[in-house]
Amino acid sequence: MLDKALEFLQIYCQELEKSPDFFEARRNEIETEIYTTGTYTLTREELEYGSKLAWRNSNKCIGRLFWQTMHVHDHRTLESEQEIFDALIYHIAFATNDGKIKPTISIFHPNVRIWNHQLLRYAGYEREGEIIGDPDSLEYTKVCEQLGWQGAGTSFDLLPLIVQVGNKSPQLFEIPSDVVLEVPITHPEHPEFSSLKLKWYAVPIISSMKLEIGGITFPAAPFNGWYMGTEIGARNLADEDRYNELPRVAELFDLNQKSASSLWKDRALVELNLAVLHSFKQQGVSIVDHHTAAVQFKQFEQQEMKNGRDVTGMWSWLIPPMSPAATHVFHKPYDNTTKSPNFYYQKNPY
Ligand code: HEM
Ligand code: NRG
Repeated sequence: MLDKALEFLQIYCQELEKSPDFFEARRNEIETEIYTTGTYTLTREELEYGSKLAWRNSNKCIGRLFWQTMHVHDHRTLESEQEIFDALIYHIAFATNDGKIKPTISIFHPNVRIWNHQLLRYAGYEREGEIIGDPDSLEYTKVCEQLGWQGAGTSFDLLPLIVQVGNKSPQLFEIPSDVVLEVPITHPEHPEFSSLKLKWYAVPIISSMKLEIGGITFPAAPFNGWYMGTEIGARNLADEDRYNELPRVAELFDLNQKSASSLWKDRALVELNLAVLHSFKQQGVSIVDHHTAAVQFKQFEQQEMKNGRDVTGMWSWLIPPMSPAATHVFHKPYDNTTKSPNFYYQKNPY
């Protein structure tokens, strides 16, 4: 732990131009604390900068240009499930900001765990051999049902939050619907598109990853930015093992589904993605298209280079799932070395 703590302190002091005296004093403090208690506590400022670095170091993320603008909520002192739930609701409202989404992270005490994959997600049910809702949520939805929850059974039921403190039994809370912003999907040229009754929530808030800073791990540190359109239009609503809507979109546009070479899937993807971007924009909800996101990522790469740092990245995740070769990202290799601080996967608690 001491090695990791000092490695982080080094980067922190260097980038924030702290004096050598500052570095030495803090190093002493951390050493003493680790030798006497076995661990140490990050200062608020270390926590804030460290979580921004974790975003900057997220190899799969194309949205990293804005890493310095994230709002950091330090909730390490909260102890009860109710207080933690209240802070999560506050995160949703604060980050949503009536559609002008603010990148935000809320950091809880290391003994807190949030069972949800994202704070906002739709349930998935298997009923008589058919799947209703988001197939990706089948397992978590069952867990909620075992804890006494029952959803309405629509394709877009918002799942409840489950909060666990230490080894205590997990507590389930319903999210008040008035804090949740959702976007009905309409098409800029095809009025009948709304008959598909598609929608998605405004803010992706990943709550299943752990945050590591200077050797300290936070299993509950939900974070959000805004969506890139393809995440919804080319994956969540399009994947065959998710909402699988391409056949219905193709039907609406009268495309020839009998022939793969009619490119009906590609044409349906374009219409669906156009609809997603149009709907978010029209409702005043932040979203970025994949071409703009790639240009922003290029600016991030240049900014990092200017500051003497090399950019790490995972190519297979950075390329967008539509027209990847139309972005610069496709045409160059990326070094997938893992830097610290960072976000990591962890085992599901259920
Ligand atoms: C992954 C975009 C903000 C950390 C991704 C992905 C996209 C993306 C498109 C790939 C997702 C996928 O294929 O499933 C953006 C945009 C942001 C943003 C447009 C707007 C500001 C953030 C923030 C953080 C973050 C605020 C953390 C503080 C990550 C991480 C992953 C990721 C850790 C990998 C997730 C995983 O492994 O499942 N991002 N991101 N991103 N992003 Fe960002
Ligand atoms: N693809 C997932 C969300 C992954 C993270 N994407 C972001 N993160 N944009 C989905 O729900 O579609 N973010 O922090 O903004």
